[in-house]
Amino acid sequence: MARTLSLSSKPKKSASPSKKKGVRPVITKKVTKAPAKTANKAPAKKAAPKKSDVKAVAAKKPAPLSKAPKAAKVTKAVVKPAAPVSKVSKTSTDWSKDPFNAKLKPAEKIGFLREMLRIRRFEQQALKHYNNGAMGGFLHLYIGQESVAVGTASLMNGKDEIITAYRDHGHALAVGMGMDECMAELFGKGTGCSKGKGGSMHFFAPDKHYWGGHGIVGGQAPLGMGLAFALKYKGLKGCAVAFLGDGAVNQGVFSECLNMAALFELPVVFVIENNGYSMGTSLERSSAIRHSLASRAEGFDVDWSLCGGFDLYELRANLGAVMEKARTKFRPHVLEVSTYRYYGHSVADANAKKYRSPEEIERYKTECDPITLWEKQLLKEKVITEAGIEKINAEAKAEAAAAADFAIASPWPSEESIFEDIYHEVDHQTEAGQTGRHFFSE
Ligand SMILES: Cc1ncc(C[n+]2csc(CCOP(=O)(O)OP(=O)(O)O)c2C)c(N)n1
Ligand SMILES: [Mg+2]
Repeated sequence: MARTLSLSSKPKKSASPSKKKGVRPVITKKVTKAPAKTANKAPAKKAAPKKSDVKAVAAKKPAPLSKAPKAAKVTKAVVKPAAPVSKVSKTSTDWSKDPFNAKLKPAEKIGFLREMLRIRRFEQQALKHYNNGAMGGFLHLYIGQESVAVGTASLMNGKDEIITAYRDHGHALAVGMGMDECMAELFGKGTGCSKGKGGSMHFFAPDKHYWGGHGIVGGQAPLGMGLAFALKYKGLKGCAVAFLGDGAVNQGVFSECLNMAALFELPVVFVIENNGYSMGTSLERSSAIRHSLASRAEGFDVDWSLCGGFDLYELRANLGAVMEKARTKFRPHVLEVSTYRYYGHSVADANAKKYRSPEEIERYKTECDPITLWEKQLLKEKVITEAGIEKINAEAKAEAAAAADFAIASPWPSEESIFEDIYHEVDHQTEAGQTGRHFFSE
């Protein structure tokens, strides 16, 4: 079936772990590295896949692939000592002054708060109904990590594409999906974004450059790379951001992705949302190299860096820079972002408080909550008042409650619809299927 989906330097091992028990270190490291060395820097004609490999999409010459980047200057990476969690929001760098943040307008800053609050209230509402038995399947909550999705969506330029795993509600709302279609999807209703057939793990909105929502751990990484390939092939000045968890990096396919992304010089950014746990397994128990997961990229000549994900300014500054590098220099990048989830792996995770202490969860909530940190920041900047925050909060709550009402009132999908929207149908009955070209719903 010929269908193409729409488609250095070593860190010091001495990075001292936090003294507080159960608190992961946060290391900040900026890398600007030269493009691939000669071996990897074969002219794009050679670096590109063989014609036979892309038979279906090779109708025209992959011109953009020949625009290989020229050598850039190398900056030695600096690994700063690990900061305890309590210092995450108080690093010496003032990220608000970073070029990606300095020109933000008050309305934009307030908009970020609104988006984070919408995500949180949406999920709290969903949790209530899940616990009442209104939904089937799993419900993986993103609560605690909202800044990552909101920060990323705020950096997208209209051509960038994003893709994530099953913890996908936050990214969906951040790119502009409506609460109604998302809530209805959770309820399995026909008005859901995936017509009630996908559920929590399969929110999609290609028109908003959002490619889901994937349940196979690590499975979205090669798909994200495919999005990056398509962008480059089509000569679009965008990048693909593929999110994955700290557990997903151990999937073999991620290593394959790093190699291929470097070889083809693809505009892809892999964002590791390191929340410290993959299901009930802590990072300490799943990774031999604990000071950073992103450093594995080094073995594939892919740039990497780390940043805290609790402070929106810090996230935007770090991610903004590597997204821009991917778009303009065709340099893939792995950015590891420190974050934390308050709830269990999914709502069905009965051991959520057994593999980590309640004190640990409490500490992250009180010291690192991205929404609280952002509210404090905006109050400090006098961009908003306490009353203003409460108004936005109340609106988000009301919107989430209305979305639940909408979902409850919505019809179930019809029985016949089970045969609709099947891959086979798309492949064989559309023009895209006939020609093997199916890029971004063009
Ligand atoms: C290939 C595969 N193996 C195992 C699983 C079961 N599984 C679902 S989520 C998960 C943990 C992934 O953790 P992480 O990548 O850190 O993401 P997080 O849940 O923290 O967002 C596992 C092992 C799966 N869905 N797919
Ligand atoms: Mg994880």
